[in-house]
Amino acid sequence: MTASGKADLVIVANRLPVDRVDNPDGTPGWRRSPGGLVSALEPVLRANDGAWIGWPGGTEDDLEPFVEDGMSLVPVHLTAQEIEEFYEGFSNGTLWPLYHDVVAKPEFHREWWDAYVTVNERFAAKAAEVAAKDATVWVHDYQLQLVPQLLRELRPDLRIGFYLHIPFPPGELFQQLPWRRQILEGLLGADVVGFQLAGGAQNFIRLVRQRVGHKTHRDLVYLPDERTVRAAAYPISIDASGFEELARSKAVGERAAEIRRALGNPSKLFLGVDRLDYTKGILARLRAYSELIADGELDVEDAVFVQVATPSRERVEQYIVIREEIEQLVGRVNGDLGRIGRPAISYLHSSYPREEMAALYRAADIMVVTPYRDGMNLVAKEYIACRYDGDGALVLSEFAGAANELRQAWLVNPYDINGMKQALLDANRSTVKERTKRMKAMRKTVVENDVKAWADSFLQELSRVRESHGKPLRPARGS
Ligand code: GDG
Repeated sequence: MTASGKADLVIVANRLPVDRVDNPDGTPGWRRSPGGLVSALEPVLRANDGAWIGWPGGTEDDLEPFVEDGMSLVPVHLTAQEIEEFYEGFSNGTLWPLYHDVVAKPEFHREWWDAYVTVNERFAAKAAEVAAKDATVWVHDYQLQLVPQLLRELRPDLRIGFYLHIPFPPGELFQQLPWRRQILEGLLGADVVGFQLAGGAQNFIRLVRQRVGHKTHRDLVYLPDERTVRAAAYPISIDASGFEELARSKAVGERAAEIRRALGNPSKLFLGVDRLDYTKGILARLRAYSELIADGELDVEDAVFVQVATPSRERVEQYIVIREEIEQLVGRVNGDLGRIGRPAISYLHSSYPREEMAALYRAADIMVVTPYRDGMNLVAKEYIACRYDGDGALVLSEFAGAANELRQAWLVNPYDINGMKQALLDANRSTVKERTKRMKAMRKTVVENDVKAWADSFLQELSRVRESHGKPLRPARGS
């Protein structure tokens, strides 16, 4: 951000890339969040005097812009009522289930929609204030789908990109939304609308043609004001070399061995790592696994399932319910099938540092990722990046975006419990030769298409739009 408080590149996301922490002296401070998105965007942010606009979490008073770890951060304030209606309500109680195949029933409330509009207006106003003339603004995710259009009205000089991290549903589901037209028009404010998969982009294009009546051709929408909008797939990825480096470190290697020891050195360690969310298929996978133990196909003396369920959206009703269901199942399975010091499932409702995640990935023989629907699923890719030894098996849902790229995984339909049991057994009985063949192919995909390549390809596409218009973006140093 320049001295005038303006930036040539602005990232707009629901959350800032930092978390509130208490400093050792008791004063409040910030810690950079570990996500791949932050590491991918930081270099471009630096090269372009960029700024990041987002909610800092909590309801504390309006905070002034600040610099943390070299990133210019611009906080947007939310009231307690807005957190309830915009964030927990419309974002996570309406859009999240609607966009994930209605795995849970979406709720439609007019007050939630009103809060969504108000908060989107606030983000757009902040972006309009911070963006320099002809700047590039990149808006992220389902919480902010109205921002592109609102921002374009305020600042027609800007280049605006939007990226949706979750699936974009087929028309049959999207049309339930009472505010469907407003959302489509909101997104059309962008020059480039990015999706995880080509199917999401096609759903969007078709809806725009049918519902808004614009002319479309392949991935382009032609607007009456002569502007065109491109809707295409940009599958997100991870900082693959960062994960591999971590996994190769001595400390992580030792920790991986320690984890296996603490579990009684099982011959097979199955692992699940997810935000505790009903879309992730945690219950179904644990049911499939526990049936294999009950059937005598697996034995608690030499196999264990470690399930990390990171606390998430804990005040939303459907999340309270799924947590209870999972915990009941784990209690029952361990009560019925476990032995002293040998639980069938080792369940951890907690979040861990990145090093611990890497150690778990290294320790796991079989990684089990079985969402009912998932935009991409980064956990699957992180596991692959950490298996530099070429071993390890991935059981992956066909309904995760990652299945499009990781074709060599043991692919499963999470609605088919018997099919899932078979895939767990097949992965468990596979030979080293078979596993390394599959892992090698998947590692090539993940290493070649990392998160930096993803960010570069989106931003390059954005800078190609209306080439005569706006200031070209400077590439990150070293790229
Ligand atoms: C959305 C879309 C899309 C989890 N627990 C801990 C922890 N994590 C990290 C994982 C991974 C990330 O959180 C989760 O990413 P996923 O992709 O698996 O899922 P969502 O949170 O639902 O993400 C998804 C993604 O956006 C990106 O576009 O792939 O489809 O739903 O990186 O490692 N990290 C640490 N401790 C934990 O306890 N440090």
